Amino acid sequence: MLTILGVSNVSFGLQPHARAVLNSVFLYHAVKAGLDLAIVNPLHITPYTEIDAEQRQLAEDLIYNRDDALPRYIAYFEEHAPQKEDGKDKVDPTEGMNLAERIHWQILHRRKEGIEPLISEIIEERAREMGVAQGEAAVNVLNTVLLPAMKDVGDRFGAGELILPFVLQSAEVMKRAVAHLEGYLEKVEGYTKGKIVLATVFGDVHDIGKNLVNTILSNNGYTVYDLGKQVPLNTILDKAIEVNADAIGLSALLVSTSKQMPLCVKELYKRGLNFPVIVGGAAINRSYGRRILFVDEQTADATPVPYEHGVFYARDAFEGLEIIDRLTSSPEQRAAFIQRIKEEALKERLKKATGATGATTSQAGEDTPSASVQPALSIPRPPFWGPRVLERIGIEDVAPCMDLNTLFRLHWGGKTHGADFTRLVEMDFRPRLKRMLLEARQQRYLQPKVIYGYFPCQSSGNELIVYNPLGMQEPGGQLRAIARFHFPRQHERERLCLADYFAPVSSGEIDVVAFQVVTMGESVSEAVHQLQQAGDYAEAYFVHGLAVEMAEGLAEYTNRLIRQELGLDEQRGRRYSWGYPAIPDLEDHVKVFQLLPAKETIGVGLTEAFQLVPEQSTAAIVVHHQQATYFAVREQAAATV
Ligand code: B1M
Repeated sequence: MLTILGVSNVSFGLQPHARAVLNSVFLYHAVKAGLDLAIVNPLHITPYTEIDAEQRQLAEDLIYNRDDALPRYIAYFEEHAPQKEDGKDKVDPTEGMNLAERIHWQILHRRKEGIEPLISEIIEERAREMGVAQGEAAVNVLNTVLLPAMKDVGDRFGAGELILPFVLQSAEVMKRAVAHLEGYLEKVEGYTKGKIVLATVFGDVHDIGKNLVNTILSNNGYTVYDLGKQVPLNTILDKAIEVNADAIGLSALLVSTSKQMPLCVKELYKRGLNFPVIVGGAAINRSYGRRILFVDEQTADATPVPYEHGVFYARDAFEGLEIIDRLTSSPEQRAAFIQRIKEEALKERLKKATGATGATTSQAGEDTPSASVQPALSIPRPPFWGPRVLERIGIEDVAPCMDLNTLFRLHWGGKTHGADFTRLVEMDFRPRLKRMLLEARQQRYLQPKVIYGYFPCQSSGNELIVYNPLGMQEPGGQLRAIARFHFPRQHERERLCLADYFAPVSSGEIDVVAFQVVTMGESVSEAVHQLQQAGDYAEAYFVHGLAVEMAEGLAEYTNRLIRQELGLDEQRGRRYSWGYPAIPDLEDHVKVFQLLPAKETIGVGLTEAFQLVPEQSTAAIVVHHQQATYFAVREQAAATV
């Protein structure tokens, strides 16, 4: 048999100068391996021996699929881009630039190597030119070179030109530059642009959002006092007073924990303190930020009492930066900014007050089942009753259950489109994922564990009554209620309620419900923390994102197992988590934990705000009814005061 090869397909998607090398090396090895005929433009082929040894090695690593070959290959050729004029020679892209421009270029292009000598050089140069001490020159470099470079990075991120992991890599260069620069700053006061006390609120264990904010602020010249997660209110206020902060930044992930934010504002007001508050997190929005600026009861007839020093909502870390920039600008600008937020908040409050007719109150006593829900087609029999623990779950079994689109786009910040996205995924994200899964297995920082179980149950109105599984195990066993879940019912549309999907007491039938609690374990939080501390911001972000999506993957894995054990097809066996629109109230986690001893078995506990610890954990109820669908029980969209 003869072989024919279209050589250049191997390098599709790479830069032209990188393609030329890869094609040439590939052709050389293909011929050695017995290739008979090649489709290739000979003008584009360089004889193997004439290729630079380093480039040859990189190409061979890629062809033979050695460790991280693709990112290394791309990085090398990005750095060694050909000069535009002749397209042949590889030149230093910063050639011809002055020192400030070179530093700016390195930060923007995420190049750490050699940043320190550049910083030393420019400080010495400025000290000479300005006739000042090196400490003063360093402050000048910080303000006129480093910070504008980071601002450029932020602006490009805002304009969609850069993805978040790139911003974090720029922050890593910045961190190195600033660390070096700090050596010159002895006793020079005032090189911080401002001080912010940052914390994830009490009861909340999530900190990726806060960490990103810390990274962006501290690498844009601010001193950040990061108090960590689950931080009590008093600790935050004490720190703000101690350091005389320019602002307090609060982060929370859930509606339940966001309620700490208005408590903080009210406490500041009560104590007559004057720190502006910046709030952010997934479950809140701009309108929430405006609402909690008021410290009165906010009833229809109450006179609005604003917290005079301002509450600001930040959609993301860059908006947080913008806000703190304004708060630390001139006193006039700051006052005008605070005034504006108060006016906006008042306008919104008055609009709401006039718009609110009070007509949407629910009719009480509505607990009759929805007419649209039919009895279940069948009641499946579970393979066992009560809880069961799964500890030896392979990462390779969970990984295929991840939603890669969510991983790449949401958790790894791949916000590009079309060919750009494809290139990013194929050249960076997929090889990265492969490497990270391997490392996670070797270093054991992802430790999937599950507790799930089947329980006899019946419904009564809006309630699901869960019985002791022992009653099913012993012939003639007594059914004793051990938990009652009260599910909310829609006031409109089909008036759906989760309880309707289970056999009612009046039917005389005993139904089955499954619960699951899954976790990726504690170690990953520690791994992320260490990376973050070491200034490996991008890697911390990638590891956190992977762990988060693996937690979702593990929930899906368990859900599939339950489906399989109950003999359900894909249309049945829907999974609902508390905190989502059909069952918004997180308090029921306590009942789930009574049924499934998650703390004792897989090490998952609950915070005071009913969050799950470790962070990468989820809890759910699985419903076998064929009509079970996702629906929303109308509540206020964001947290209420
Ligand atoms: Co879940 N989750 N989750 N979750 N999760 C949300 C938050 C939710 C909104 C989803 C939804 O309803 N559509 C919902 C909360 C709703 C509510 O409160 N009622 C929800 C729920 C209910 C839950 C569980 C309770 C479900 C359950 O098991 N019963 C459960 C709780 C877990 C626990 O307690 N440990 C749970 C679990 C999980 C996973 C483990 C699977 C995973 C991990 C979460 C994590 O570790 N981060 C997860 C995820 C990934 C999400 C979503 C999809 C994404 C959250 C995220 O990581 N965002 C989220 C829905 C969504 O947001 N689309 C959702 C990325 C992160 C960088 O953003 O933290 O918002 P964020 O920070 C941003 C900004 O907000 C801002 O800047 C940051 C960086 O740009 N910012 C600040 C934040 N703080 C700031 C402070 C500042 C300035 C800016 O001060 C200066």
